[in-house]
Amino acid sequence: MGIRRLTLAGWGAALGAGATALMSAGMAFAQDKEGMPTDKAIHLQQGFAELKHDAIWFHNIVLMPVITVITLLVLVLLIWIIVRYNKRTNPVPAKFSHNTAIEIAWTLIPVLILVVIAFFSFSLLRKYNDMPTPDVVVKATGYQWYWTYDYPELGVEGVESRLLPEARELDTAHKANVPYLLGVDNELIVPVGKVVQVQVTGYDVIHAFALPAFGLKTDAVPGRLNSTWFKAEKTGIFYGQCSELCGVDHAFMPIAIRVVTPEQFDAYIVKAGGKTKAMLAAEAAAAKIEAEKAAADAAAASSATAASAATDAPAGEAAVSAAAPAVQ
Ligand SMILES: [Cu+2]
Repeated sequence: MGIRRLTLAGWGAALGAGATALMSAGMAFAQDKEGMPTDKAIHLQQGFAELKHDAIWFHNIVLMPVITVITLLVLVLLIWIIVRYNKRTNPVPAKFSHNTAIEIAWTLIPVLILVVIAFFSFSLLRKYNDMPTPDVVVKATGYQWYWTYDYPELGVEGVESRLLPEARELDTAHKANVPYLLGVDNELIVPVGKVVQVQVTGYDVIHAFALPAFGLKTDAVPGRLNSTWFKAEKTGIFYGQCSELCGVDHAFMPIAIRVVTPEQFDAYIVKAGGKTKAMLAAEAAAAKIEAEKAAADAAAASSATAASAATDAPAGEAAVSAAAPAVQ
């Protein structure tokens, strides 16, 4: 029995490796385009953010081997029963209806498999949930059928992002050299290597903000502010699509994120009429100095008033209350 179990474990490992090799072969077969789907590919889209790398690892190393082994086991059992226990080879069927040992095994083993999957799954979910302190906050709102992007902290609002008309049909998209069903007029611009928090909501119906290269998929629910995050590893343009059926033009509201250098991002924000973090910090520092100066002036003025009030009515209550701020 021990040898038999070892052999099964060995098979599991070999099959897992085989499944991963098959995926790599798919990757080699289809010429990968970064940040968008690839013709004839069977693998997950290449990741350019930590969460996506973790999701790919979870899929390739945990889920694929488990599902491959289970599928093959069921297939072998089916073939065995068809061949060994058909009417010809087994004319007198067994009469028993229960086998306690087998029933315990086929209850406990699936439970254990689910616990293993849940462990890795919850670790990944926790990572999605534990967002590092964001460098940039973006609000994405789904409309029927386009997206708008705001940078609430930087004062840029209502950037509308719509599918390019020429990207709507395959032949016009090819002619115009824009990605079919993905090309948009205004992309969401974010800086490379920075933690971007995406606050996601819907204006009319439920949409979903999804972008495979960064492992994003978050529902855009009217009246609710969901949140996800990513840290892009390289500059470039990455495409996703609305992933919640939202009406007749659901297929025509792509998501395009252009990742640029921090300098280019700052330039974009200024051009869009907003203020960069550096400008806001400088303004805040200037405002602080201004406020301190005003407070000092007010204190000086009030102590002068208190002094004159004290000469007029030294024992009056008004003088005491007027003098109080000056003492502080
Ligand atoms: Cu949709």
